Amino acid sequence: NTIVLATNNAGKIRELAAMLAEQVPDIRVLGLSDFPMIKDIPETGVTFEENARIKAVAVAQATGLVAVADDSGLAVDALGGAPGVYSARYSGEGATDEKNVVKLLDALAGVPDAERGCHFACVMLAATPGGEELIGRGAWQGRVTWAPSGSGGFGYDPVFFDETLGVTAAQMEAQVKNARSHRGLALRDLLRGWPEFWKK
Ligand code: ITT
Repeated sequence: NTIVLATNNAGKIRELAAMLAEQVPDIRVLGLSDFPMIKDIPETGVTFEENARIKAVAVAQATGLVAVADDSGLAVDALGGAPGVYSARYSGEGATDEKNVVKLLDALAGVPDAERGCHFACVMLAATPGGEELIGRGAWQGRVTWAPSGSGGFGYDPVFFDETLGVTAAQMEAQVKNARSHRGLALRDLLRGWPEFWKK
């Protein structure tokens, strides 16, 4: 009943640990900080699925445990789906959440509300040391705001506006975000196959 989250992103860890504790009784969740010998894993894929697989397989092999990776990002319609799989590195060398948000707002300068549609996408992939895998997927539609608001969440949350709730993802309680988000959807999608997968 032990898994390793194959991510270094503190925001993802916070959300996934909370959801797993609630949805999978008796699961023990370890992180990469428990395995300091695992060095940065190069994400050489061009799709969320490829990158999720690269991370999960590397960590399952290094630890001998089931590893769960999350590859995710923001796809903006007016930018042809960018930054997409490159969301974490959008502002280049030394990218931070803040710099990425500034770059995105600059890229959309003057683009009217009706053309600021976007979605978050997440592929959640679990891998066993023996080479079995299980995939979950989720997407969350929204619109890019003109300025950041809210202090919750991480990444592009302050500029991701949920039209239904009328707030940004950074203005939501953690549980509300998890109930609606690409990550929550992908995890619940993954967990549908979990009992069968876990037997392998
Ligand atoms: P790991 O590879 O170690 O998991 P990472 O941050 O590099 O961490 P990704 O390559 O999957 O992860 O990049 C995802 C980026 O997409 C992340 O850095 C955020 O900028 C953005 N993102 C993903 N989910 C998000 C969310 O729920 N809210 C805001 N931004 C999100």
